[in-house]
Amino acid sequence: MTVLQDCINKKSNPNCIWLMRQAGRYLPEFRKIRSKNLNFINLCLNERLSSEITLQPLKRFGFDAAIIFSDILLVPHALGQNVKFKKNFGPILGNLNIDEIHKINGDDFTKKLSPVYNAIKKTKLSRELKNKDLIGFVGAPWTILVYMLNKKSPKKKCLKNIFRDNKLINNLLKIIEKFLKLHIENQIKSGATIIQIFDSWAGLSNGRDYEKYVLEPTKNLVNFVKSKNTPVICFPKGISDYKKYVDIVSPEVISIDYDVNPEQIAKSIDITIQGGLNPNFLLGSKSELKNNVKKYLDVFKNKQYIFNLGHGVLPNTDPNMVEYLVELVKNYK
Ligand code: 1CP
Repeated sequence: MTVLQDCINKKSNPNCIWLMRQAGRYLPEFRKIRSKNLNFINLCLNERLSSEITLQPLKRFGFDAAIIFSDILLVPHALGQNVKFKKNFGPILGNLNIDEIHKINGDDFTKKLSPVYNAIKKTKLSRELKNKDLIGFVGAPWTILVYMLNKKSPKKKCLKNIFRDNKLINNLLKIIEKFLKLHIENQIKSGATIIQIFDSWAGLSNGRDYEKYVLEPTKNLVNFVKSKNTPVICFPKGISDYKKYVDIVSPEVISIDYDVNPEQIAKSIDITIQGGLNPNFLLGSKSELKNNVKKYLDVFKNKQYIFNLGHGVLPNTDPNMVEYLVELVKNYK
């Protein structure tokens, strides 16, 4: 068994660590590849390079797990919606054509994303991954829907009208859920040993829609992953009630964001907990980082805990600070 799975299965509570966006812009070796590959989607679909990028942070820091280098927006791409990444702006999605999406079958979808699955197969063979997990992932149905309808990050601007058409939302959520299941299944078949579901915009939905649009579709995915005997980690960002989320969605692991009070989580939640530390602490001093890392490790000392951040590593992070962070977690007693 791997350290992460031992932690999840309550066999032990090792000091384990991996980071969201551990492969990415803060690493000079990533930037070098990225500077020669200006089309981000094509880079994700380059099986040799995406496998190499996946392993970069493991070679440098010896993390306990790898996460496949890909993006949640490859799913809209595979559904025929144009996806581009503009420098210093983020994703820009093209027009959404529901009729065209209805025509896409599973084989077309799988074929379009086959480089992702081949990258997983290739990465699994590397010596860096011996006895370690390779995490596959998807965006949660709600988060994918938000991008497909809003066509850009809601951080930039959230169009007011997009949530009005309930029929469109229900119709689209069903299709998204179907293809996310296929994407999960393909990743597991290729060798992903854990699945993480990123619900980055869970906090955007409120009121009754939250149950219908966030909790239910995600629960369906979680049940699907469980039926494949694979552990699942959920990362719902910006929600107010983690206990309710865990009770209803019922993943093996819950990843918490940096706005959450860790003491309250430790008191109210019994499953394995992941993450929490504000990625901004990697931009400050070593002593401040040390104090805050210790805070999370102390709070979760008697729980099953996987160290991670409360969101992805920031692009302006010094890799030496990441190295120091791994050392702190590994040497914690
Ligand atoms: O410009 C660049 O070099 C690209 C930056 C980048 C990278 C490195 C993007 C663009 N995506 C990624 C990789 C990525 N994205 C991974 C790889 C594995 C890892 O190391 O963790 C993962 C898991 C994601 C997931 C992802 N993509 C999420 C969920 C997590 C989160 O950040 O909330 C989201 C929302 C996206 C969309 C996305 N991809 C990239 C950008 C700039 C965005 C938009 C974010 C936003 O809307 O503000």
